[in-house]
Amino acid sequence: MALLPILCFPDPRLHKVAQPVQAVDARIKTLIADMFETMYHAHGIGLAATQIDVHERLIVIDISEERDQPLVLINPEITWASAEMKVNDEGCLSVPGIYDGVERHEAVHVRALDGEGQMRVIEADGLLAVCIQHEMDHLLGKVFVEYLSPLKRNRIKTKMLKAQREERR
Ligand code: K1U
Ligand code: ZN
Repeated sequence: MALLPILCFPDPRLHKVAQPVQAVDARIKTLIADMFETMYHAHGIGLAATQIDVHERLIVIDISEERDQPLVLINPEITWASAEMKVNDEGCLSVPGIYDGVERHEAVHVRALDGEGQMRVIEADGLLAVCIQHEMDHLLGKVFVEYLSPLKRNRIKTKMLKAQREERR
């Protein structure tokens, strides 16, 4: 397994639109294992392939406290979303240290292939629903800060660029 570098906002590669996974083959299975290792190492609850500069529709998630309930979503599609919306605080491994409120559907149903290429339907609410919507946005090239005001977004961009400059020193 391998730890993969995570792209940081405002890297333009975070805005690429991911393409469908063509086959759940050995390459994708290795990528899934590497993404879980990377996500657990970073203490995240989700990771989209976009964040590791792979532009294919693949997401890994584990919202469990014990970190023992891995979930793989390949080519996910939302088939139903609740009319009820809720604002939740979100974070992002690509925008380290920033948390802010984003309005999302309270519940969603998602159809996706699992890590073995089997079709699954997931009925999600609470943190899982939030995480799925956040990760599916990544596959469309959207980062959660894009829901914030231009003022907040620009402040975050400036802060991230400064931190990245200091890291390179
Ligand atoms: O996409 C990512 O960068 C992962 C992101 C997922 C996410 C967290 C919270 C709300 C929506 C989506 C993270 O894992 S950020 C890590 C984090 O700080 C966190 C961990 C557990 C609960 C909440 C935040
Ligand atoms: Zn994110």
